[in-house]
This record gives sequence, structure tokens and C-alpha cells, in this order.
Amino acid sequence: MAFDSLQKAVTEGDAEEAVRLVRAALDEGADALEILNSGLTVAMEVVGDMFGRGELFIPEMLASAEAMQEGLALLQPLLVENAAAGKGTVVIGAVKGDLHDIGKNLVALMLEGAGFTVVDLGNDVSADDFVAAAETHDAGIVGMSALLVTTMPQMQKTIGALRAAGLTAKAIVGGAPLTQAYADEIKADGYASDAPKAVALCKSLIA
Ligand code: B1M
Repeated sequence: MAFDSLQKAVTEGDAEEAVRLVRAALDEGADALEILNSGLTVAMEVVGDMFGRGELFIPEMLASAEAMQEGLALLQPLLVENAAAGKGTVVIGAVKGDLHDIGKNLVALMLEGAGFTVVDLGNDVSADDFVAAAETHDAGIVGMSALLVTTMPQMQKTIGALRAAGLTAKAIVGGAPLTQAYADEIKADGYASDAPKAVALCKSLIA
């Protein structure tokens, strides 16, 4: 199935049209994950490229983010596995200085659907706040998301703070600029490039 119109609606920040097209694609029998990957996520990559070339600006990028989130809300119930709860607790957030939360929200949503208890700290989360939440919720995993190269170092800072506090929670990282090599360099316990892989990673870490 082609998702050109849906991509166009999201890149143009037309939330109403995006929602209509997601609904239409579902009615035609399209798979929710395919709509997400080939429609919504591709559109955000296009938006990022256009922003990078100076062809659109922050307000347009925000409108696209809104269109993506409204479309995603329709897919939400279909993306979860309906697994039984009780797989352990994951504290998750976008690191300090980072306001990008769509990818992090997707990871949180899929973890919840897979049976994890998710404590979502939102965005712009400091190392101290990650540590406090991991302690309070007795988390097995702390998940950090970063979309900016300038905020990536916050991950290493947070991992250091978790270890300094004597916490044994596994630290996992993800986000568009991240790589396995960077995760290894900062001594994270795991890296995932997308939300389904984050679920598989958490399952393997809390076996
Ligand atoms: Co901004 N932004 N942005 N932005 N933005 C990027 C990231 C950018 C690549 C655009 C570009 O220049 N081409 C660029 C970063 C450059 C860099 O550092 N490499 C950029 C910039 C520069 C900025 C500002 C600095 C712009 C400015 O003010 N001059 C500013 C910074 C604000 C801040 O954070 N302090 C800014 C602001 C914004 C908005 C607020 C307008 C908006 C965010 C709205 C929101 O999130 N609520 C926004 C958006 C929408 C984007 C792009 C276009 C799309 C991001 C997105 O939502 N993607 C983005 C371009 C791009 O990424 N191609 C861009 C869809 C999402 C599903 O994918 O988040 O990658 P993603 O998540 C994936 C995986 O990465 C992974 O799983 C997810 C899906 O499966 N994943 C994890 C994510 N977290 C994970 C955690 C895990 C595991 C996997 O474990 C814990």
C-alpha cells in the first residue's frame, strides 16, 4: 500500500487529513506497524531533511509533530502486544535539554503493551531525576532518549549518576543520532534503534 498522501499530510502539518488517512488505511486493512513506519515515520524524516535544508521552520516542524502524534494515537491500541503485565519496571525519559519526545513516547507505548510497567518522566530529564525515579520505582531498566548530538553526553552523565548511587538498573539508550558504538563507549547496557527493538532488548535484559 502506498502512503504518499499520508506522508504529504504529515509533512504539511495537516493533522485532520493525517487522521482521516490513517483511518482510511486501517479500514482498507493496512497493518498498523506499516502505517507507522512507511507513512508517519518516513514523513518525519522528510520534515527533518527539509528543516536541515532551511525549507521549513520550527512552527511547521511542530505542526508536523502534532499531525504525527494524532495519527499515532489511532494506531496506539493496535501496536501493543496485549501481553500480561508484570515484566518489570522501566523508567524512561528524554535526557536533559532534549524536547523531542515522539520516539520516546513510541518506545514507552510499546513497552507498556509488552507488559512492562513504564514510568515516563517526559522530556528534559536531568540525571538526578532519572536516579531518583529509578530508586523510587525500583526500576530494572532506565531508558534514555536523545535526538540532538548536543544532548547525547547527558546519557553518560546519567549512567555515571546511576552507578554512583549504587543502582543496578540496566541503562539503555536510543534516538536517531545514537549508534551501538556510542552506547558501548558510554558503557550503556544496551542500545536499540527503534521501538520494537527496544522491547526485545528490555525483554532480554529482564529475563
Ligand atoms: Co528537532 N531536530 N529540533 N524538533 N526534529 C531533529 C532531531 C533534527 C535531526 C532536524 C534536522 O536538523 N534535520 C535536528 C537535530 C540535529 C542533531 O543534533 N543531530 C533537530 C534540531 C536541530 C532541533 C532544534 C535545535 C531546532 C532549533 O531550535 N533550532 C530544536 C531543539 C529543541 C530541544 O530539544 N531542545 C528542535 C525542536 C523540534 C520540535 C520541538 C519542533 C519538534 C519535536 C516535537 C516533539 O518531539 N514533541 C522537532 C522534530 C519533530 C524533529 C524531527 C523533524 C522529527 C523527530 C521525530 O519525532 N521523529 C527531527 C528530524 C529527524 O529525526 N529526522 C528533528 C519520529 C520519531 C518516531 O523518531 O525520535 O528518531 P525518533 O525515534 C525512533 C528511534 O530513534 C528510536 O525509536 C523511535 C521509533 O521507533 N528511539 C529509541 C528513540 N528514543 C529511543 C529510546 C530507546 C530506544 C529507541 O531506548 C530508551
